[in-house]
Amino acid sequence: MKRAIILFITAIILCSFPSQLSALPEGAVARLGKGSVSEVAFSPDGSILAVASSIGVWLYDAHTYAEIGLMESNAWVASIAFSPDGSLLASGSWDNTIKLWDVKSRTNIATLEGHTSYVSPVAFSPDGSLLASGSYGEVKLWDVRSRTLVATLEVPYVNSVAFSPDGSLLASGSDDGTIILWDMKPYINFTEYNCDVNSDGVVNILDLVIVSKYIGKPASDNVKADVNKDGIIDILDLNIVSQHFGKSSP
Ligand SMILES: [Ca+2]
Ligand SMILES: [Ca+2]
Repeated sequence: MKRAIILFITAIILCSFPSQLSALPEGAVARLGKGSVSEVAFSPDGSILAVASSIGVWLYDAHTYAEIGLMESNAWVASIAFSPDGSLLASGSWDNTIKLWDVKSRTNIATLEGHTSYVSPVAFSPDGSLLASGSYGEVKLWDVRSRTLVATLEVPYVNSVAFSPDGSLLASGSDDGTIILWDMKPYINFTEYNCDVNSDGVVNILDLVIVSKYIGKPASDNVKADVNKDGIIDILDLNIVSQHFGKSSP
């Protein structure tokens, strides 16, 4: 009889345990992911959820929660960031590199090498022109378009980096309990952009209106509205004009 009671209790425990594991926490709508997860990020338009994991970066449809695919990595991915227009995703890895991925095709289009320790935080500047990456003893700034190193800023081990909304400052947080604010103006080529789209001498609402009108069109439809000269008139051009709002045309 005693043995039967023990077996009965064991059966109850075995039956109830899996259901507790599979049950979602109260208020949760889905459980996603494979591999140990280090960071999650939504695309700027909210359509994709990216998950940095020990085997690469998983992409999920943020509306249906369906798996889109895996961008495989040989090294643990510690951090991820979408570019402001959502076309690129940067990942920082334990193999000391940063990878740039084309989100639509999920292909690796560039690998940035130069750090001598694993890369933890990555962040794009609001205009998408710069990428900041943190590692042991340094923050590196990369030109996104040419994929070249712009500067190395010496700082204790960096756990986090963030650009200010106007792109003029970069904050880095370190293991030693300090946060350093870096002036980004020397690294942003403001004169590269002609934000005075209608050439009336000032960057104002009229310039935003023109860029908005041609959003999604090729640069050939209005050469001046392609402010960053990347061949397409898009949200990046709007962002850049916004950042220079109220300034006189150089
Ligand atoms: Ca203007
Ligand atoms: Ca453009």
